[in-house]
Amino acid sequence: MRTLAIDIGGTKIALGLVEQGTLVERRQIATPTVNDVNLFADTLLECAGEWLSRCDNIGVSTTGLVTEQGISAINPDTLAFPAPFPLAQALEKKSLLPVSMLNDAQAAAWFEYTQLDSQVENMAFITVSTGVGGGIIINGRLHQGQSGLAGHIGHMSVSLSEPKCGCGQIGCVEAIASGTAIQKASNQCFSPPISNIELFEKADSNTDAEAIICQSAQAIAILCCNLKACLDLDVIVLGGGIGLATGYLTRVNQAIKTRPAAFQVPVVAAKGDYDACLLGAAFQFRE
Ligand code: BMX
Ligand code: ZN
Repeated sequence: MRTLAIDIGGTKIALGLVEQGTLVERRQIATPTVNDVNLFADTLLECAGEWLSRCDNIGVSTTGLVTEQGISAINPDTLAFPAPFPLAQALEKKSLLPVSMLNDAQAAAWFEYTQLDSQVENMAFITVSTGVGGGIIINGRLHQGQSGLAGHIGHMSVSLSEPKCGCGQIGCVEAIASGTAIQKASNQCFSPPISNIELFEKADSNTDAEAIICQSAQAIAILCCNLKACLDLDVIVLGGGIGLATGYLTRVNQAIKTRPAAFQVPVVAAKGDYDACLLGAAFQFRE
């Protein structure tokens, strides 16, 4: 079986050709503005190009809340979908292939769960990227909830007074820890502005850069301990461009170790590396 896998993030879209569960080819484009669903579907299928005729189905993982009606944004600052955005329907109509769609972090959670020790029953996947996304596995099953919102842990509030999040709440983990939040803090500190990649390089020798990254890692550590308290997770898997950046996971685990033992939970790097969400997209057809 061959699957066209598409992972739609707030910053980039990754496409992959997946054969019998293995990613054999991959390409990437910058995420365009999301206005017209037909134009957006055309862009994706054009990018897939010659792969399409070789595929049996299309698996999509996307940032945003996924319902039968389409995709909508919880935080429009991450990606402003005109809601609902019926992308699965548009892709199905144009490609004449079966399309399956999940939230990006939910898809990655299911994939990453299957890569873990078989004794693990309860786990979460957290992506720290443009936003902070999550997916939760309870008793060996992906928990999506009635409305599909389950796992939107980036919008758990960890501060009473600031900062404001694009979702409308105050003190969300995403508003403190995401790549977007890090870039904002960095822009206030460094002139001319530097990229998040440069910020991580600078952190070895610059205390301001280190403080910005630490603030993010601390918020993720608090989130992990909250999840442990709520769900008694066996393990948490971390992914995303920030989550997998050099030294980030170590900072998160160090911050967790300073908290009471009952709330500590092991955090490990995604086996799917930067492509956990893309592999999760294809993995929907493995069941
Ligand atoms: C936001 C939300 C989640 C998503 C997470 C990570 C939107 C558009 N997205 O919290 O659905 O899982 O960001 O998204 O509301 P990414 O773009 O960083 O991968
Ligand atoms: Zn929020």
